[in-house]
Amino acid sequence: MAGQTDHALRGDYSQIRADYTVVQDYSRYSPEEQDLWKRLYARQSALVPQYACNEFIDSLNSLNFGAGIPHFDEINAKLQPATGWTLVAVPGLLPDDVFFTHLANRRFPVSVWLRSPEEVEYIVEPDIFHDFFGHVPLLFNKVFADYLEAYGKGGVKAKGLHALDYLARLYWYTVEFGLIRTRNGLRTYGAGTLSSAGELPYCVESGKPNRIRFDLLRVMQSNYKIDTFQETYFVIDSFIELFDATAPDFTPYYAELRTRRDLAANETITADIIVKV
Ligand code: HBI
Ligand code: FE
Repeated sequence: MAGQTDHALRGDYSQIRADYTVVQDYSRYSPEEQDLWKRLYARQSALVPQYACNEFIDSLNSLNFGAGIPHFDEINAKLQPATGWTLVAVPGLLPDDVFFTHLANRRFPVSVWLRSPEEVEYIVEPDIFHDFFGHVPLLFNKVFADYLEAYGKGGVKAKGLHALDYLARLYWYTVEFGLIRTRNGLRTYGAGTLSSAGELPYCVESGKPNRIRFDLLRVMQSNYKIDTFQETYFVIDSFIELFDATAPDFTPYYAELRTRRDLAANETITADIIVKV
């Protein structure tokens, strides 16, 4: 989940280390929270076969963490040999540069707290269900895992270039809300849609949002909303396409973007290649 919050952050930041990581104190999860996790997992995994990309489905099925809130170290025992990534426990949203530094070192920050039963439909900040169900399965996909590390490295550089907003948009429209074309039609790979009961079918089926062929500068030119379903989704044909598009140094892209007007989240322009559902 991305998108900054202006209200006080939910998590307990009193025990953070210098890199904002904390211990996942498993004893603090109540039986009610374990039940809520099972409900959230059952609800989302029932939707996944119809709307998620195959890479996500295959990984989710092999991990099978629906029986209860996962232990980070148990998943790390599988994740590290698979793609070299490690989940690190954090209290919630991190400052951009801290977040990027973790990604650049193949560490994925996962919040330790679970939403309340009243937040089953919608939550602003990333909780453990969003981070785990939405993000963790694709960390097992080699190309996507490479993309995320490269994204983190780009973010560390972007801070110096005052280009964090552009990169935040790229993260939002790919890692959080990206769509991918498959031979079975449009599917999603975005953690924000995969962890949402309402937006998962919506992003693939609804006639309301714009769906635009991925174009790197177009994505980084586009604003986004953090408190509604997306009004625009960007569509790739493969993770390789995403990795290759973002491999070059971004410095000239930032210069070009500064000459362009920011686009509203619901805007389309004539150059857009519109993708039909
Ligand atoms: N922190 N824990 C956490 N998770 C995120 O997804 C996250 C973050 N901080 C910043 C952020 N995302 C976005 O601003 C990124 O685009 C940088
Ligand atoms: Fe997220």
